[in-house]
Amino acid sequence: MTPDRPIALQLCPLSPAMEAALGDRFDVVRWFEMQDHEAWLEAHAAGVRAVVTGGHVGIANTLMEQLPSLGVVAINGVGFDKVDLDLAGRRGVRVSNTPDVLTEDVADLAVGLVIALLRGIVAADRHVRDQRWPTGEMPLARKVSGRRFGIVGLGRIGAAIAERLSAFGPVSYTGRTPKAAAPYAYVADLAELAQNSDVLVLSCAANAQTKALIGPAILDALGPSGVLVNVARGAVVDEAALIGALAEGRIAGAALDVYADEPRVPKALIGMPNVILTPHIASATEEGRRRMAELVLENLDAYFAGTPMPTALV
Ligand code: 8YV
Repeated sequence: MTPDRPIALQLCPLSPAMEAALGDRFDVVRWFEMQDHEAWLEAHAAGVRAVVTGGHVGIANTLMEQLPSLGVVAINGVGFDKVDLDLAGRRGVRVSNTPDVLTEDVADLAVGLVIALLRGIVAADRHVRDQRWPTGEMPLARKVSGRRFGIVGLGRIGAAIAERLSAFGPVSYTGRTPKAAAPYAYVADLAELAQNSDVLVLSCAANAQTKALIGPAILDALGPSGVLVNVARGAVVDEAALIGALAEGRIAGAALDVYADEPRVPKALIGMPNVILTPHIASATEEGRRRMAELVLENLDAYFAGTPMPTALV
């Protein structure tokens, strides 16, 4: 460590450009590659002024509590479910995230998953690569246009998904409160929304109110011809209930970008033909990740310059 240079703890891999930019500003310590965390903390904890982390990783309360000089946690992501904002506030730690700059990418992926799932695009690709086309047609898929779409959580991302899906069919949504400006039907009751949707898309924040929100009753309301698409957080779904519903044909299929225990994906899901699985890539475009990195750096620079952080949560 260089004396007097602030230390930034990096809790997950970041793009090479972002890592280089962080290296210009800090002594960057790659926490996720370190073997002996406790020994390192004993020697260096007092020098850590910043933490840079992903939305899917956040920071454990125990780590935050072990960093007496920590001033800022910059999340490279919009989700802050893995950062205890109350604890940060109590400790005087500022927290920032990267809203807006990833909205389009997440919404685009959600639409891609809807179409891929209903039209069987992944299986169709395999059909050709496995050279099965000359000897057999694919089974018929299901139509996308005209489907009824239900959105769970009409925040920035949910609204962008709704806007895109409304080109295909009627959109309804649920959430804590109706959005006055939204041109879609508000359905207060999630089970009722599921019952009246062919495609249920999850785009809500993960928090105490949404934990395991999608359980057996909601899946049964969605029904044997309904499908679930999750670009929110794995925690919003009762994964065991989802696996049961898929296995028993109580829902028709699911497309998942997020899981309860990433990067581990339940074996049962991997074996299922009626699911599409992507590895939390909704924001993973070159353009989106570049803007996210810029916003992380803008927040860090503002914090250290003592000027207003552009997207501070606390
Ligand atoms: C990222 C995310 O995969 O924005 C979020 O909350 O989960 C994703 O955009 C992740 O945060 C990248 O670090």
